[in-house]
Amino acid sequence: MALANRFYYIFFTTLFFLFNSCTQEPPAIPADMAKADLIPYPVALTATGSSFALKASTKIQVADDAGVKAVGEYLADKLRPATGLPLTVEVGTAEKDVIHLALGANDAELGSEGYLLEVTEERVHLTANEAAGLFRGVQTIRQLLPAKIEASTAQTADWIIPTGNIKDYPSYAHRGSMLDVSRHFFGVEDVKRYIDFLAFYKMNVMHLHLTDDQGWRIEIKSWPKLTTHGGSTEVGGGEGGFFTQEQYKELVAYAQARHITVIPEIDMPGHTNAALAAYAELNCDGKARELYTGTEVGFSTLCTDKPITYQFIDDVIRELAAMTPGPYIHIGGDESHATKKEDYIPFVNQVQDIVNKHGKQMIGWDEIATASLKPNSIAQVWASVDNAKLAVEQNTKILMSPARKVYLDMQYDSTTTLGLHWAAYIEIDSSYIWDPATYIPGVGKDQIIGIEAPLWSETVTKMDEIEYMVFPRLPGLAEIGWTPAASRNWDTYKQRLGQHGPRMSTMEIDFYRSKQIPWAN
Ligand code: IFG
Repeated sequence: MALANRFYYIFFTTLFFLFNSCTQEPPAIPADMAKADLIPYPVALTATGSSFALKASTKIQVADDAGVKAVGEYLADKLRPATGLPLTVEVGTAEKDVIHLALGANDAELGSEGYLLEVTEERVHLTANEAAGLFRGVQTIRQLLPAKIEASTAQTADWIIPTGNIKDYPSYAHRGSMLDVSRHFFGVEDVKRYIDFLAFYKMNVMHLHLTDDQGWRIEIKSWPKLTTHGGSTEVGGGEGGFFTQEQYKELVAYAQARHITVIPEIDMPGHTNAALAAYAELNCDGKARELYTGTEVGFSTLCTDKPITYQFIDDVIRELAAMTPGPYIHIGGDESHATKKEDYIPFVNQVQDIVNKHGKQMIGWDEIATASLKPNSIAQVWASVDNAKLAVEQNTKILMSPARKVYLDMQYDSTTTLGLHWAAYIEIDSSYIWDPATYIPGVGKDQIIGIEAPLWSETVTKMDEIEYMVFPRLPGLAEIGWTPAASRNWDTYKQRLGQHGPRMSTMEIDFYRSKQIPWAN
């Protein structure tokens, strides 16, 4: 072969291979979905051993539906910072190099929050019956990616999602937490961060304990001194604070965008010193109380035999219901030690009528079960098995919040510098190894709407203290609410939780590094 021809042969052959190697995809990185440290663990998962890679060309494709598009944008917001990838969101049904979100799963078993996730080397396909299901599935996608995905700045990592199939849906419809913003006030940004924690672990209820002896935290336009005076301090004498109605609506909208329901609590007839300090006429003796900055309970009561008390309650519930899209108003009812029992029962019955009149269902701590509960009311069980049985006897459903298992203000052990221990010391194993469906004899799964973990704030004053008490117990409680009991196992759970250490650290969560957990770092 002439020299020139040989040159051209070599030149074009090299060019061909160079071109090919540029355009050919690198081989997919092997990955095992079964080894993913998912919390809560899915109902069914089958790994197929390969991976889908996020690339500069990858798109998030959504159905032409507002709810689906919103989930697509949320996913993009979560994936763009750490990957630095465009991940544009567009309507479409491409088959390759896309994360595709769509409704129409048409699988009744999924309910409103379940989802189907199919990951192949070519695409990620997430479907559900409703947008809420897509939103829960997006949390799984986040957890299938490397922990660095939670960083707020660009990171170097193999942004791969292991291939396989997941079918998933929750055991309980109500899976939540409560934040006490009365003992110590926490502003809008703190509550939004708390809502983000709930969203990441597929929880769907944010219960706000808005009023108590130490502070009234929600603006009521017809009774302005509730906040201007009743919201002006807190435990320890700090400056307190409150949510204007605009701020409350902002929190409700933030929660709704994460398919989380806000349940506002106005605690009564006890735990009402802040209101009794704001308005003298609410007191039986007509004398306004002093503001209270201590941590005693059970000393205050609204005047149950004064008509103005029920006008007050009607005004408060009316204004609150008007800005609460969720089905419930929580009326507290706990520790009313200063209210005569013969007055407490008709009081609760009357408040239940007021709440129903304003189109909402009443929920209250388990003492309300001593009154005549309507079937659509809910008793939140925190201390009394007897009250739980009273509720069930009245065909009222139970929300499980047993203090000895789910109170996040309980110290981990005697060395914990924050929190209380009147109910129990609650280490990670103790908060995980229990089953709501068998916890109270005679109260079975079909009488339980779900579980909720309260964080009372007598001893908690700022976000990093909230994080220390809430984490790492919250993920386990989220799993108890979501994952079937038969799939819950302490030995495998604690391994998964250990792998969440890097995820919590990347989210800058100041969690308690329990010695019970093999932390990945
Ligand atoms: N019990 C009180 C809370 C709070 C808590 C602290 C309920 C329902 C003790 N009521 O729990 O206000 O003080 O652990």
